[in-house]
Amino acid sequence: MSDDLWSITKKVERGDRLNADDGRRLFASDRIHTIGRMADTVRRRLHGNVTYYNVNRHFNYTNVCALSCLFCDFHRKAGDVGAYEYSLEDAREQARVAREVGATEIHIVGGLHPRLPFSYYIDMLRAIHDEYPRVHIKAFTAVEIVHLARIDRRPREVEAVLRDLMDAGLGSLPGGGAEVFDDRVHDEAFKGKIRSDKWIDVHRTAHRLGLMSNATILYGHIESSEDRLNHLLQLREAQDQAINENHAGRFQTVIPLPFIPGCSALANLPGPTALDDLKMLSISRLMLDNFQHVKAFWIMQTLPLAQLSLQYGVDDIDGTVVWYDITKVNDDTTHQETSVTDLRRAIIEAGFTPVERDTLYRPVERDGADWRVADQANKQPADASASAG
Ligand code: V47
Repeated sequence: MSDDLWSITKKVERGDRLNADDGRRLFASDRIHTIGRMADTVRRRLHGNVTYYNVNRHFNYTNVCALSCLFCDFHRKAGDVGAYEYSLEDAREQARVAREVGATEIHIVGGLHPRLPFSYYIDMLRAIHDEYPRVHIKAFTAVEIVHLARIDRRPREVEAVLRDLMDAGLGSLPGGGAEVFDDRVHDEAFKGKIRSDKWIDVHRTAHRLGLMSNATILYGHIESSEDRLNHLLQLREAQDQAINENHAGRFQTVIPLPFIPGCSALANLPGPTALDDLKMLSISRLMLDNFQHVKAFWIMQTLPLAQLSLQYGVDDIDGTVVWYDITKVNDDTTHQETSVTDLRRAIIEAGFTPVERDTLYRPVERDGADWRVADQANKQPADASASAG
């Protein structure tokens, strides 16, 4: 296959959609900086000089999981050393801290716990919503949603589950659990998890109900370039459908996640290199022409590489995070925090303008822990209970 990227460059300049063969040529090419420049053209067309970040908190309510995915260093079986589950009071405490620091989003995901009842999830959302009503709750991957549909004695429809969660305070779905949309990779590395059709189906249902969602791809383990490309094409097709059917919800952001070997069962693999990360982020920007945003999750890419990726199609570097259990920098702590000052510094130094966003990408005006959505400045009173600081 020719490594000539000239015709693709022309297509990108004209704003034409790239086809599967273009995608194949991009993945086969080692001209990463040329690919990055193309991705930058698209990124600047969509967002100019702006780079988004947010003030958020993540929490993982349990690491107990019925599955044992080979790439995952997070899951434990009930009774194992280190297995945990949050009480409602723990969840409430998370909301209290989020309110104190003025986080606009709480991101919640966990393992597929075999014994927690459906009421646990509803009560958790309500507890957070009651404690901090203004915070946007982005929670539960498509994999967890299907689990919730199955845990009652009588299995329920995904739509009914989503409606109940929305009533209790769910604001949107995160992009996790997609891994790689390929049956061979599925059966080797995450057997037992829902397959791609089901994952897409949950997001389609969410979009129909007006929920926004994100999408991920976990790359750099046992998948091939062709698998990565097919994954991106399936996401693009699902987004086309949401747009054509005029759903109120759709995918906002794609988050390519580099595999972190850690102590997982695939720890013998090296994980992707920095150049592979930049290439993956750039190709995601180029192939997903109907996604508004490409996010580098600095926890996984690292902040220095996330900073560099702003020139490779990325327009969002996620948030302050603070505690993150799924991948760790070392075994002693799950404390992984960056400050707004450091996020802004990284963005400015890379030549971009930092804009704080909420989960729905509305600009946020902030005064310490006090914040408001900028375009609703006159409608939405600042949270009286949030202290400045
Ligand atoms: O679904 C698990 C991945 C995901 C590893 O929607 C791993 O805004 C790398 O989805 N190495 C959860 N990745 C994280 C996620 C996410 C993160 C940030 C923002 C958003 C969003 C979503 O983490 C899991 C899985 O694909 N993961 N183990 C690992 N060893």
